[in-house]
Amino acid sequence: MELITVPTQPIEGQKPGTSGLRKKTRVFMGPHYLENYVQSIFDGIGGVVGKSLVIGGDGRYFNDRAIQVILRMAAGNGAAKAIVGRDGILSTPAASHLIRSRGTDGGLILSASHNPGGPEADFGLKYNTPNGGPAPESVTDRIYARTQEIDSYRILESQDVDLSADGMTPLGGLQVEVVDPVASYAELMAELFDFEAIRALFATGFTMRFDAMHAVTGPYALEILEKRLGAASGTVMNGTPLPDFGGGHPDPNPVWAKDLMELMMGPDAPDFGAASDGDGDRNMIVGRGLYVSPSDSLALIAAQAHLAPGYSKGLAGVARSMPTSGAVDRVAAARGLSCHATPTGWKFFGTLLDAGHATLCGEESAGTGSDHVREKDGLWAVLMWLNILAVKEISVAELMEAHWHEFGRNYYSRHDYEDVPAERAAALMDGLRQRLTTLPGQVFEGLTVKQAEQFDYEDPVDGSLAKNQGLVITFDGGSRAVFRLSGTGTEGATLRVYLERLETNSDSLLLDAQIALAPVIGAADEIAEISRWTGRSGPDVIT
Ligand code: VG1
Ligand code: CO
Repeated sequence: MELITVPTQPIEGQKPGTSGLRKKTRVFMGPHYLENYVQSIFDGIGGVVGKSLVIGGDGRYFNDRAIQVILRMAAGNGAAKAIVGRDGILSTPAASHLIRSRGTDGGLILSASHNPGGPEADFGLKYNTPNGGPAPESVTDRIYARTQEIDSYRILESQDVDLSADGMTPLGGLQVEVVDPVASYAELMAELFDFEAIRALFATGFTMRFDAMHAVTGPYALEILEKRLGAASGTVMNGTPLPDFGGGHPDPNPVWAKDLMELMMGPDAPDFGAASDGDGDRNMIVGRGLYVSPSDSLALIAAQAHLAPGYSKGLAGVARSMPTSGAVDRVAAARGLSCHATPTGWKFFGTLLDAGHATLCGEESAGTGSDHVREKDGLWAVLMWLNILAVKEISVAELMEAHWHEFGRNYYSRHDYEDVPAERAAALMDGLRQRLTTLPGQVFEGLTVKQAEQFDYEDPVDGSLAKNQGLVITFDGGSRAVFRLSGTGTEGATLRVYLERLETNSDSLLLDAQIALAPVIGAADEIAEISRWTGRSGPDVIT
């Protein structure tokens, strides 16, 4: 084995402000590209000499090859220990838990989350800090700066490490420890939730389908739902992780989890349906005949979490991303909990969770989680729902209806315009930003603009600033349209339009969301001139 230093050149690294790097798989596989980025991470965090790292990914195409490179580079850079999920597999929340429970100096997570996988699809890599969460901008800025000036990387020339069996293998001075990817995560879940009660629920004949979408949660769901909780065999669908996720988008929403949605809306629907994404941090919750929007799921959990043993003392506070609906705010207000609105992206919850300002966090994009790890956690949300249903002994639809009667309903939808030419998307946003001050008082589709502003955020814990995190138009009566550009796409720009309307009239709580939101949708289009700039007559994806 020989340690070599390879001369190289700067690369186009991650966009400043994003917590990891997502690119086409071919780009990552190009000469020195992955190596350059890994060296930039190591340099950006002050080197890895003597450090320990958790390493694992969602099993997508190139996951296995990339991990071998990372291990050789960790060895070449003097790291002491790498804890790796067997076969290179770790869901994002399980990686976060391992970083925390093993007290490592952070970890490297290989995933492009809900983006498709394969040689012609997407790949990603990010560094998580020792608290288990995505790196804050102070760290990612340093990593980015290194990608711009890097001129060499260090790597050990060696054979691949066998990652198929648990145990220790030395690689130069690096100890590689292969661990069961599921075991310690499953233990954590058993501590937080009443597994006895959930087992009893399944024993009464309660039926469920969990769609793992051929992604990382398959083995986790099989172990926890079918093995430990006694759900019928076959509860987990698409449970074998595939390098291309079976050709689909592993994005748990009604569009991409279509088979599950059809089953849940049909005559043979089980009692409960759920799905998770490529790396296991997102969740979709569906009852028989009723899709629960992620914003509503967050609010429901905020209202009922005390029913789960890990949360029986109540919540310290709640936090949501700004575009997430205000449904959770209404629960927080009724229960006297503090409620924070952060920019999009889980990293902004980290300081609040670390400081004990929030126990529960969520995003409208199907991310829900708590202070048990520092990532959103798909299976955690599913188990929380199961725990609540086991205690309440009512259906998902009855539970949501009761919730809306108590707190009102925030009708909600997100409209995505994908692969819009970047200049046009930027022009739409810039044009709207410049017109913000002229909007209050104007009427669109019968809705009067009350307030129009750019969302800037100052972290209440560390004072860091995140500016320009979306444009928010609030209407009289509490309806709202939010506009922002995605930071995670790998092609063109994606415009996200978030639409919301509060309804407290008990006769109008069961409308179709798109119908209930029609005036807000029309007003948003008119205000931002969406059709004009995107050249589209409607969104590509509605969730
Ligand atoms: C999207 C979601 C955001 C989420 C992010 C990462 O970002 O909107 O809420 O935190 O993906 O999720 P954007 O910038 O494309 O809107 V995941 O499951 O990729 O870790
Ligand atoms: Co994800």
